[in-house]
Order: sequence, then C-alpha cells, then structure tokens
Amino acid sequence: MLTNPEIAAVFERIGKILDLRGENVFRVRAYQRAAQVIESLSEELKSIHERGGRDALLEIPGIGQDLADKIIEMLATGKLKYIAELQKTMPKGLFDIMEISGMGPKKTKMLWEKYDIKNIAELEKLMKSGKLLKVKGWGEKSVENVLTGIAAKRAHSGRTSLPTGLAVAEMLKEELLKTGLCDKIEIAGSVRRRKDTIGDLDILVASKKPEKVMKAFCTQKDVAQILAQGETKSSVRLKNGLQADLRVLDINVFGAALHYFTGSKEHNVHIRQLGIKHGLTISEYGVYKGTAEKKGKLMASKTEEDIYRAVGLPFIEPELREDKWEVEAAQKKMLPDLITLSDLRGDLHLHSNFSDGAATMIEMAQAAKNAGLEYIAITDHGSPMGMVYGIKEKNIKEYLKKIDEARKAVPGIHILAGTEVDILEDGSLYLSDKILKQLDWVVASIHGHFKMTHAAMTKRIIRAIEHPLVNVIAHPTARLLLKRDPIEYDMEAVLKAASKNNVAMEINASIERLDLNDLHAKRAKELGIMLTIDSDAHHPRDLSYRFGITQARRGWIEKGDVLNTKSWKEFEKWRNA
Ligand code: DGT
Ligand code: CA
Ligand code: CA
Ligand code: ZN
Repeated sequence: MLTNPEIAAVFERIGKILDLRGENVFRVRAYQRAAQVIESLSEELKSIHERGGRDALLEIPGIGQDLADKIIEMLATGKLKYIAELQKTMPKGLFDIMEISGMGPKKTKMLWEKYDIKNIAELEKLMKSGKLLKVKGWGEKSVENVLTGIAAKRAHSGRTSLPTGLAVAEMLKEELLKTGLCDKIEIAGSVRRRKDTIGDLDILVASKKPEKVMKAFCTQKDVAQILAQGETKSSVRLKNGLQADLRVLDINVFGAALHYFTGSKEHNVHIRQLGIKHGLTISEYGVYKGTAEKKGKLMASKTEEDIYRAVGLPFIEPELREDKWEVEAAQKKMLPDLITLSDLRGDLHLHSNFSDGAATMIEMAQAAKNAGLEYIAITDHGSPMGMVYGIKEKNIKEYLKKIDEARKAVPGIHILAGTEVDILEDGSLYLSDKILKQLDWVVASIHGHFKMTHAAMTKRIIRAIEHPLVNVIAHPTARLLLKRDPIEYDMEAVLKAASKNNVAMEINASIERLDLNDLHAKRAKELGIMLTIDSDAHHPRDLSYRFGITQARRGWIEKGDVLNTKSWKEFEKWRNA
C-alpha cells in the first residue's frame, strides 16, 4: 500500500538513476513525467486500480504498459524490484547527494567519476577544499549553493512535507477503518493543524477492542519496525521512514484526547492555564473541577466543542492552534472566518508551453474552466534563464496573439495576458516597461542570485515592489520546502512596501513551495495587503490549490483577504483602480 507521493518518488528516483547512468533521455523523461502526473492526481492510484484495474491505470497520461505493471507491483507489495536492482549498481550515498539543492544527476555523476564522491560528508569536504573553484561548470556560486543545500538538508532532516504526511495518514486511516473495529478515528497532531512540515503522524481511535486495533496497526505491511506496542499506545516506523503513533481510547474521552493530541503543545498550555483560572484541570482525559491533586467532577470530555465550552470559548479551528493569539481572539469573539477551497474563483499565476509549461494555453484555459474557475492569468516567464524560454522583445506580439486565440477557443473563462517576470540582481525587471505595458497582469519573482546580504536583498525586492507595473510578488521567499531555505531579507520592510504600493503577495500553492508561509501571510493580512493563492501550474494537472488554502488558513486568512476570491467584475474593479 503505497500512496501517490510515494510512488511518484520511486519513479522520480528511477529517472534520476537512469539520468546519472547516462541512459536514453527519453526513458529518463518518461519516469520524470510519470512522477509529475502521479503527484498531481486527485485520486489515489490504489483506488483507481481497485475501480478499473490495469486498464484504468493505462488511461492516465504518461502511464504505459511497463509503468502500469510497476505501479501494480508497488500497490501489491509495497516495493519495486526494478529500483532495488538499480540501486545496487551504485553507492547509496549518491541518492542523498542527488537530492541536495544545487546538485542533481549530472553533477553527481561528474563528481562521482572524477573525484570518487560517494556521500554527503565527502561532498562537503570537496566543496570546502576549493578544488572546484576553477573547474568548468562549477565556480564559487555553485559551490556555495551546494554547501547551503547540505546545511538545509541537515536542518530539515527528520521532517516530511505536509502533502506527503497527509496522504500517508489518510491511507493509514483507511486501513484501520477496514478492520471494522473503530467507532471513531481522527488524524491529530501537526497534520491536523496542517503545518507545512510534520515530524510524525498521530492517529486516534475510539474502539471497544483496543488490543485488536493495536495488532492490526502494528502488522500492516507498511510497517518496517515496531517501536512500541502497548495497550493504549503504539508507535511504528513505516517503510517510507515516517513514524506513526496510534492511541486507542474510550469513546467517552475522545474529544479531550483529540484536543490534547492535536496540539500544538503551546496552545494546550494556554488552554490549560485558562482552565486553572476557571478552577478546572484539563488533561487528555477531560476537563475536571478542582486541581490535579484533588480532582472533582468530570465537566467535559466527549467532543472538542465541549472542551472549549468548559473554558468559555467557541471552537477554535485546528489550523489556528499555535498560541499565536487565537485564544485571545476566541475570548474577544474575533476569530477569523477562514477561507475555504470553494472561495477561489480565479488563478493568477500559471504557465503554458510558451515558456516552461507542458501544455498549450488552450489546454490550460480549458482545464481551469473545467475546474470551475471564472478567470485566469497566463503568466509565462520573462527570464534570462534560457531553459524556460518565454517572453522576449521579439516575440511579445506572438504571445499576445496566442492568448487571443485561447480566448476565442475557450469561451466562458476570462483570460488575462500576464507574465512572471524575473526580479534581477539589482531589483530591476527582466522585461522592459514597453513590454510590460502591453500585458494585463504582472507577477514578479526571484529565480536566481539567492545569496545576497540581508540589506541588498531587501532593497532588491522593494525596488521591484515599487515598480509601477508590478501587481504581485510570487513565491516571495523562493524557498523549496525542505530543500532550499528561504532567501533572507527584512520581511517587515518588504511587507510595508507592498502595503504602501498596493502590491499583492502570493501564497504559492505548489507543494514544492507553500510560500508565503503561515506567519508571513498573517503579518501581510495585518498590514492590509491583498494576497493571491495561485497554483503556479505548469501542467493542467497542477491546477491545485488545496495546500495553498491550508497554508492561508494557518495564516488566519479570510475570503476577503484574497484577490482571486473576487468575482471577475470585482477583480477587474480592483485591477483598474
Ligand atoms: P510534529 O509531530 O513535530 O510535527 O508536531 P506535533 O504537534 O504533531 O507533536 P507531537 O507528535 O510530538 O505530539 C502531538 C501532540 O500531542 C502535540 O501537538 C501536543 C500533544 N503533546 C505531546 N506532548 C505533549 C506535552 O508534553 N505537553 C502537552 N501539553 N501536549 C503534548
Ligand atoms: Ca506529530
Ligand atoms: Ca507523535
Ligand atoms: Zn511560475
């Protein structure tokens, strides 16, 4: 039982190994493509297979006979013989190396062959030795990038991205439900709070047969190791490396336990203190009158609402439970009415094959329309990076013409002609004003020169914000979740500049980025800045906003804070104001 992100990861790794071995590029691409496709499927491969067998898998674009068989093997056994064989052909450490930001298969291969680099420690030593400074394709910048990548990997080790964690947790939940032993089951912990990265999974079950549930949990085929197996609590290490904790409880205390194990710890501490003021003791077993030493009557335990009510509060959404003023807001009846997925009506950042997207404008527009959107901005790159192609002085007419054609071909959705233009090292934009003036929507973002002093980076972004033609700053910290750290600058000064210049800030919903983060989004809102929640899709299947919404909710964002919740008419009013 592997989840989509796990299967995608296997294919991605095969692609990398083949690439590293210098095999046929088409084979490499086939695996990369399959990985991308699978990652963005809205249905689990497991259920597609159960529903329609091998034929249903073959209907997925990019999945041929061979890949379908590999998927079936993984669904059945949780493993893939082919990758096990491949992995035997090279040192294990090369995989870690390839996953470091700034590396990749080609560079890994070169360093392996020429310098016999087989693991991260050796890589770090080589980078620090200065040997690469004069080597073609390397130099100071590349070396620095790799060293940063190594540091980031170390800092993040042990955490997993929310999209992966949530998919695995939902699979475990489904398996446990199948036993028929669960009267209630919930995913708790940081996954329930939808934190962007998670340490481990926490699952709660109410059951009258706890031993049986524990046994079912610990003997699933995804379990690599049982860390602890008790009457009410078990912990396992899954084959994918994630740890999962299961607690089985009496249904009468489910609400108290759910509240406790959802956390955060800081939120719990705050609620407990509030309880003390009311003469109450709160634990995972319930809210009691009196002190811990002299416990009185049980006041609440069945539902989370009961727990909150006992301390005089309304229900607080899990995404808010970080002790970032949500308890005070609840007391003052000032809790936000959080945005939901169905509030979105447009997407203001996506790509076509005019730059580095994989589909035509028409295909992207059609997909957006099918997804129920009222409007989109096609924002192909304007960038000095050759590999993304995109908008130049010489082809802007052709770009606009293509957008016009898409408008005609796909009626019923409004299409803005936009660009995602690079913010250059000095804060100027890659495209001239003459070009930008011909466009309806300008997204500006940083794709290079990540290493600058704090002050220079702040100045760079503020200069872009002050450009009169810029509408929004996309993925403002340029981080790659768990892979590349955010660029560093004075966020407060940048947000103030955005507020002053009426420039929006993006919450990029791509699961690679989730940028702005929750705290920055919250601060942006406080400063009255409008946000956008965009897919940054490079393929119709990437038109996905789920994790942008969860991130926004963690940032206290309401419908009215987000530009692309506006109707087309209202949005146009804002744009032309
Ligand atoms: P993670 O796994 O690092 O992403 O973060 P969490 O929040 O899931 O933390 P975890 O798995 O250690 O524990 C789950 C929840 O259980 C946590 O959010 C709050 C609660 N909890 C755990 N240990 C304590 C504790 O010592 N005191 C209190 N008040 N709550 C705790
Ligand atoms: Ca956890
Ligand atoms: Ca835990
Ligand atoms: Zn983009």
